[in-house]
Amino acid sequence: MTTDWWQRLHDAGPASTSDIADFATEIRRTTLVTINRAGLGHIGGDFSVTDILATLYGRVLRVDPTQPDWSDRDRFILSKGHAAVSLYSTLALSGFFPMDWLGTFTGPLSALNGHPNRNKVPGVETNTGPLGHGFPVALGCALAAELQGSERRSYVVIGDGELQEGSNWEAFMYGGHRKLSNLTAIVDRNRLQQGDRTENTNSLDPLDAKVEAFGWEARVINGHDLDALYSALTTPSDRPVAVIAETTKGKGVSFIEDRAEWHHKVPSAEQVELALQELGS
Ligand SMILES: Cc1ncc(C[n+]2csc(CCOP(=O)(O)OP(=O)(O)O)c2C)c(N)n1
Ligand SMILES: [Mg+2]
Repeated sequence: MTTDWWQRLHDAGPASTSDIADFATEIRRTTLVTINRAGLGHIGGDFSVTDILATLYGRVLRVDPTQPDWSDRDRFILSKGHAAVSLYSTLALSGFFPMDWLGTFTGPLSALNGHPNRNKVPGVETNTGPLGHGFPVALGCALAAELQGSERRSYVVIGDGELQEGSNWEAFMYGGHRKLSNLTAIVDRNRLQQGDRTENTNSLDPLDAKVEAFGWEARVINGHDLDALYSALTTPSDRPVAVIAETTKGKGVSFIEDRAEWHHKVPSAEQVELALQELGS
């Protein structure tokens, strides 16, 4: 099964920047409605990562919704698994599973739990939710590809607050040691975590210098600039690449942007209407 979106982005030739922008808007609209219907979710982190997901699934990843387990597919892991609804929306719009699954999000027996489960959701590579686990798994996928002589690549999105988990730094260390040039780690650098700003809690800057010291190539970009994202995610390197995507938590809706309380606040029906108007179609 593929969808109109998949056909527009892939079957009709390479997607344009405006196609990806439209896809991102549709992901945000779908995410908003899904969270409101379920009465829970993490809209701030969903919206900061949306342009990254739209770029990855719209014009970077070599994946196939009709064969989610194709062995030579690229691997993508959303390590900040609390942003599950943006991933589910992206996968459903692409055709990995039917759109009506979204209406069951967190309901009894639903495949779509609050955090992604690889055993239930086509297109999900590993379970995430407990922060700090996705990056080491993506590293293992990259190492396996290298050992097998496969061209497939691994990509992982990590939250900036998530970088407080030490396992990430083990992955930076070993990825640099192995020079895993088939591995791209994208940091969603929205400068907020659950209840405060990252720099008040456990400062990360200068993040680019830190990852470079671990043997990675750092690419600091505006994480909502679709052309910059495409270039940062596709330009080859002789080292693993860390894309430090400067983002805005809640990007796209004025009253949600850059506010700690919108980490997991749920928009009311009235707020959904306002937000949909701001997002446009
Ligand atoms: C090991 C672990 N500790 C705590 C949490 C609870 N938690 C969920 S999201 C979050 C904040 C994450 O911040 P960040 O990584 O910056 O994500 P974003 O800002 O993109 O939402 C926390 C502490 C968790 N999921 N896992
Ligand atoms: Mg953050």
